[in-house]
Parts: sequence; structure tokens; C-alpha cells
Amino acid sequence: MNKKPNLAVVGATGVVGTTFLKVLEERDFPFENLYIMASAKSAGKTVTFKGKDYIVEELNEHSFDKDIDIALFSAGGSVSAKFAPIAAEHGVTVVDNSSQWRMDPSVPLVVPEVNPGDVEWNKGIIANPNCSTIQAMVVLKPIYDKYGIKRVIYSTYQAVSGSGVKGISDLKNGMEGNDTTNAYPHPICGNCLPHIDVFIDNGYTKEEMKMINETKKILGDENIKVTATTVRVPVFDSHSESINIETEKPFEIEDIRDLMASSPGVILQDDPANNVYPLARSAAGTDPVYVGRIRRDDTVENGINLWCVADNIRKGAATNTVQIAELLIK
Ligand code: L14
Repeated sequence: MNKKPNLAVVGATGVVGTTFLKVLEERDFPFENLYIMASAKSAGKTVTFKGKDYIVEELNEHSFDKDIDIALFSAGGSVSAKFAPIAAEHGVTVVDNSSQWRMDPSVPLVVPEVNPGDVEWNKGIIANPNCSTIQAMVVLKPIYDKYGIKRVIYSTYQAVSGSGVKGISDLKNGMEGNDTTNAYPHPICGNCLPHIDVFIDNGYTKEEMKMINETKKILGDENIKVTATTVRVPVFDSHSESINIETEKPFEIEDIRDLMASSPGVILQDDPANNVYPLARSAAGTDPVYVGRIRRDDTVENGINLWCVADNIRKGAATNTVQIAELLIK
């Protein structure tokens, strides 16, 4: 792309949408015109970007009649199902944060540190992976490349901000003694809910299946065995994950630490003697994926346990989406 792109942000008033704008501004993303779109409920509101006021337009069938090059979507699966193809038909490249298109074989699923080249075969829609998958991929890719991966076990500890404003208010209300719930079937304050997204027939949640399926697609390897348990915890921001990895080749645990310290997008925080390990509150508001508690799992031939934390709204959603858009204009 030679000229600066015309940009649309769809779902601009949600938790991820507002962070799209913040990250675009921070990274000084180049653009010619900017269009801010959302549902009828938010249309007419004013949004400030780089000191300029924009009126939120209602998203409709004609929104993409305008000359738009790139649209960042975070408006939920059903909105993406309907409007991403309309945008793509009008020559827009959509970077979509919903789960709607991720497993579509004609749609690349991209983490820029991991599989940037996959943007090239897009047909107008590129999917941003699930928040929990993204942070795991940034950590697993260097290990996969150097040692091969046989099997992965994910156990997640996910923040309420993943459920948007309703999740945040459920936790806030609970902390004030009000157990009324809007986002979850049970109070989140003082609880861990082994339930993210909906249950499906095999007894897993959709969130667990997203991690399983997206891992294989992003690493481009259907042979990796992956399983997951995803849990909502009373934390406002940043998902934490315990990841158990079985590699193909043997390793020295010090080499895994060195590998993490030198990997793009990763910050090693691994000094247990001084109580240093990744924490949700420290990661919140930042873009790296933090990794620590790296240790050998002696129960298998080549096993690793580690702890990985990242801001689910930034690297897990908005920042990753903007990074994909940056690949498009390179
Ligand atoms: O698939 O923490 O993008 O509730 C993003 C938010 C999945 C659930 C997705 C959360 C959703 C996640």
C-alpha cells in the first residue's frame, strides 16, 4: 500500500474497540481518513482520536460503499458474520477480533510474532485469534521451532475484562457485596468459574476448543496433541496461564529460559528466589507476554511447566489486531 490507508473501526465503543483507538494512537498508525462505526445504540456518540472528535456512525449494509482500505472489527460474532463479507466484497481488508472466522480454512489466523506470512493469502478477512491462544502462541512458537512439540496442556486463569463491561461490573459489584450477576451464571467475586463461553456436547467449553483448534492452525501442525481447561477468576485485567509442554527433542531448562529471554514479544520474569514471576496486575496496560516459573516436568521424557501472563485486551485483542494491520501496510 503506497498511500496512507482509509481506516474503519467497527465496534469502537466496546472494551476492545476503545483499546483499538488507544493502540492506534500510541503506535501512530498512519491513515488518511478514519471512520468510527458501532451499533445503533452507540451511533451519534462522539469519540476523540488524536485530539479530533469523530461522530460514531451506525454500521449498516452501506457502510463500506465508502473508500475504506482496512477495517478493524470487534463487534461480536454475529456482526462479523454479516458485515465482514460485505466489507470484503467492497475491497476492504477486515481484521476481525471475533471467533466467527478463525477456523475458516480460507481465513488466515495470525499472531504477528508467530506466522506473519499468513496475512498474504487473505481473501479480505484476517482473523485475530482468541486472547488466551495469542499469548500462548508467542511463548510456544520459539519452543516449537527449536525442539518440536508433541503435546500441550493449558490451564487458564482468565480476567473478567474478557467479558466486556458486564464482566467488569459483575466483579466490581461483588466486591461491594452485591452478588447480582450479568455476565456469569454465578458470582465471580470470591469464585473461580470453570466455564468460559458456552459448553458443547463433548463436555468442553467453546473457549477450550478455541485454544485447542487455534493452536494447531497457527503453528500449522495438526499432529500436536492439545488439551485445555479454561477458568474465569476474580481478576480485572490480564489472563494468566499454566502451560505444560512435551517437546519432541531433549532440552536444557536453562536453554528454554535463554530462548524465552531472546524471543520477540516475550519478557522473562523468572526469579522465584526474589518472588519474581509474571503477575496479572503488572502485565495490565502493557503489550508483552510475560513468562516465568519455567521448570522441568519430570513425569515425561521432555516436559516443561511454565506460567504465562498477558493483557487480554491489549496483546490478546487490540494490540495484536493493530499489529496485523501494520503487516498489511508494510
Ligand atoms: O473468543 O475472556 O474472542 O471471555 C474473547 C473473550 C472468548 C472469551 C473470543 C473471555 C472471546 C474471552
